[in-house]
Amino acid sequence: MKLIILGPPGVGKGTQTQRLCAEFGMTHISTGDILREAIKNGTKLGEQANAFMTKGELVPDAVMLGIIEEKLFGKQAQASYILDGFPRTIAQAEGLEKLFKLHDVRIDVILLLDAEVRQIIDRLSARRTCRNCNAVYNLMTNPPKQAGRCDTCGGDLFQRNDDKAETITKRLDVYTRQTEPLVDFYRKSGNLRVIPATGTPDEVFQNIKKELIGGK
Ligand code: G5P
Ligand code: MG
Repeated sequence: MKLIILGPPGVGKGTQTQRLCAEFGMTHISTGDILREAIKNGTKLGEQANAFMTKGELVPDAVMLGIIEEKLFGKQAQASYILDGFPRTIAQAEGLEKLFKLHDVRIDVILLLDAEVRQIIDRLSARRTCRNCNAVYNLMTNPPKQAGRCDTCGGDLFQRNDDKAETITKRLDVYTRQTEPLVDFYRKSGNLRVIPATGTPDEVFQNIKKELIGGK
């Protein structure tokens, strides 16, 4: 199975993708995580991406398509995965379609997580991430047991650079202008499923499962 999870920054794409991958044995492909890893390792890609990410802007399409081609069709390619954070523009979606045609594969479902802007801002402002294992917390709704420490690995929790108030506003604007047009693009394919994402992570996960497998 091949899925795309779509939605604004902070709506819960990473949280739900982790759950789906754990339950259905799929691979989580997050372009945001790939870029943050490159920044951490000080690679050329990381250097290039950092300038865009700290401003809340998108990394150029050609760079992203190169990364995704290697990830989906390179030596480590997997048959079953969820794309989280890609595609992000019409040009990326069209590039992805070309790659799929070339390799004779297709996307089964596109999940669109839908929540209010106010909720999204609250979620992003209170998010903390583990520097070591990337586990995601929320100071308001899912705090760690010990302040500043990851429950799973004991790693340091930090606030993402792009989760500061002014960058959140910029990211939401970029989403509206550059990513939201994908909703119509995928609606035409007939495989788009809109998932209410206003509740708790457990409730949203149930909503997704209901769409995918009828709630079993
Ligand atoms: P990313 O990393 O892809 P975004 O902006 O798409 O970043 P983000 O911020 O990672 O998305 P998310 O994954 O949707 O958000 O949300 P999350 O981390 O799971 O949850 C957010 C918070 O809400 C957490 O605290 C969590 O606990 C809480 N939460 C989650 N679900 C729920 C729920 O159901 N209920 C409640 N109450 N709380 C919940 O991209 C970062 C940057 O990388 C570059 C761009 O510069 C981008 O800005 N980039 C790309 N550039 C170009 N093209 C691409 N394809 C790119 N991909 C990345
Ligand atoms: Mg994420």
